Amino acid sequence: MSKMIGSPLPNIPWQDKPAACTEPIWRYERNPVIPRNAIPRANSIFNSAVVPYGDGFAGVFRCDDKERRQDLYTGFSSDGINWTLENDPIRFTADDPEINRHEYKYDPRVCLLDGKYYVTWCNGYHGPTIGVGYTEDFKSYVQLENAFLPYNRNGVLFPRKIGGNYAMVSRPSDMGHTAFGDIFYSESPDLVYWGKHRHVMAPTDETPWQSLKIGAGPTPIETDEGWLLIYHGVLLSCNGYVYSFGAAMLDLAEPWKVLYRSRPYLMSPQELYEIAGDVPNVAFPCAALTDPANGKIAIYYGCADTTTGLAFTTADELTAWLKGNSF
Ligand code: BMA
Repeated sequence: MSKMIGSPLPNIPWQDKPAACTEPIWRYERNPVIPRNAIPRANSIFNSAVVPYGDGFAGVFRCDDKERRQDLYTGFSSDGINWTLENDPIRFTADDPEINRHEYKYDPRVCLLDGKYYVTWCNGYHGPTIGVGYTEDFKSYVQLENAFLPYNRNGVLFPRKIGGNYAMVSRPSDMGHTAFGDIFYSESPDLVYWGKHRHVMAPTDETPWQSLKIGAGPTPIETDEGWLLIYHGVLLSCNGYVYSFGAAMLDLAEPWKVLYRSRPYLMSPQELYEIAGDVPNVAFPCAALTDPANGKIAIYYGCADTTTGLAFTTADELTAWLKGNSF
């Protein structure tokens, strides 16, 4: 069984697997944890990124407001379940005003790396690309250079350097609601200049839930056997896109090498709050809390582009399932 690497998290939000559940993942019974109207200006709060912070948790949340502008907001929680969000969006500072110009920001990820909380997101800069910034206190935020040229989405940093460089997976795309997309890996010596691009995985018709496009979800989880990557996959049905998620195990030293990749989805939109909302049929993971001491994993995922839900698994269950259901 794989052992997760990292600090223990005894206060991880958690619910034991229901006796009747035969799946490797189970939903929090009081989902969604963050309602669409948790702050006054919100139309919807979903695709959200949370990390342990202080005695509790902090996060960066995607909120579309009632003008339907997409932006990032800070939130805090003592238990990972009850969240208090700031009423106003995060405003990053930057050395170069060109970098700081704001079009839209969405789908954040947060990654603790070298003592700073790095935020990556889909950043509007003449089309979507990968915005990068950091905070040390979830009060002031600094924005760095965009990682890539447009068009790109789903940029997710690894939580430590690989081969001496910062490492990120991303999904090159196009201007619109991209109907294609592979996951690529890139490295950078300084978080400014990115290169050493490597292909990781493509969508595949063999398993239609991930046949249209795929994208990395939470910060990869380090285990003694490889990086556990939870990722979303999209099916084009006769009724539109369906966003499910699965898992892969990537090589520790060369993460573009895929050791295992799930054939079935791990979770697909099935509950009412996942199949009905502003964009129906979306389960979109953006964060995972882990407690390596007890093997627990808590996954935060966007539900129907409207609310945020929580689902649980363990490193043992997930890796056994992955190995038994891999290409
Ligand atoms: C993607 C992104 C996500 C969203 C998903 C489903 O392209 O915009 O934020 O959850 O589509 O609408």
